[in-house]
Amino acid sequence: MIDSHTGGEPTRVVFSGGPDLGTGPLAERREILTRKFDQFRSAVVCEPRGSDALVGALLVEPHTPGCTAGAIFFNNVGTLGMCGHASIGLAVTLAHMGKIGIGPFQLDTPVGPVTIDYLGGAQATVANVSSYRLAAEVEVPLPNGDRIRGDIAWGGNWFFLTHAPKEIPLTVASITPLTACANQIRQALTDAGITGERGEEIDHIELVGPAHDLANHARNFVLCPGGAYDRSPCGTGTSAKVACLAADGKLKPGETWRQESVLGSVFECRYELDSQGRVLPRIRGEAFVTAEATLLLQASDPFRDGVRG
Ligand code: PYC
Repeated sequence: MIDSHTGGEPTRVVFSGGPDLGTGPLAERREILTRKFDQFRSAVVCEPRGSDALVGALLVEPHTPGCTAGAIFFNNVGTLGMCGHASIGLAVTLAHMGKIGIGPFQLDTPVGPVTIDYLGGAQATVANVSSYRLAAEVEVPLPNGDRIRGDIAWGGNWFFLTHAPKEIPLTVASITPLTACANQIRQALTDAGITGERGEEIDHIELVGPAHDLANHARNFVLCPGGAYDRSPCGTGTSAKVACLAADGKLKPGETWRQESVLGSVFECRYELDSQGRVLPRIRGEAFVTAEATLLLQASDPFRDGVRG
């Protein structure tokens, strides 16, 4: 395996020793990984070999013609449809392994093929799946009687995007209250039966506030499904944000949106429109390889399958 981080958010690429998921479409293989090999997932990304923030990318043969590779992403609680930061980490990792050179390639994922352009060094862009806002200004009742409003958008995962509370600064020192706030919103969405387009759980919460660096447009805090926050600006979250800006007429095709994470790392995003008028985001970020190692799963190890929640 090879570890990297993208804007502070870690990725672990597993390129050998993974379970046999067959040769079907990636969505089907994701389902097999979820149903039959959950111990593999937890062994790779959960403690003691990983951490709550770590996203795994199992490198597999692609199914869609024209793709160079396939990847199934997973985290501390399950599998993911798509992951922007991990796609950038994967590109830099594949370049580090000598498997790709500078230029574009197609990556097959459970939510469809995405084009990644490796730009050399630490830089890559990901042309994400088409993204859209499902609903604007949705009112959500909170347990304390307050009501908040936010947008529901798809960027490869489902997001609820709302303003960060004014009383909680978007800084590392505020991770605990930001996490509590986002968890409360996620629970309130579930309690109110508010879902994605086909009843999917809205499992990513994005709190948005002003950028700290004037060169950027906004700063975010993104709560991921397993309770960890995204150290990067979140590729799918930035796509969801850009889909909302486009829907509001606040960002035009080709214009650049610079999204800061709560750590201050930055993704740049531009979009084009697809034939249905949905946005096709292109996210640029940088990743750095941090380790090359072999994971050891010993039969006698009581935590061979990781610490499972
Ligand atoms: O970059 O899309 C992303 C992502 C999703 C969860 C963690 N990072």
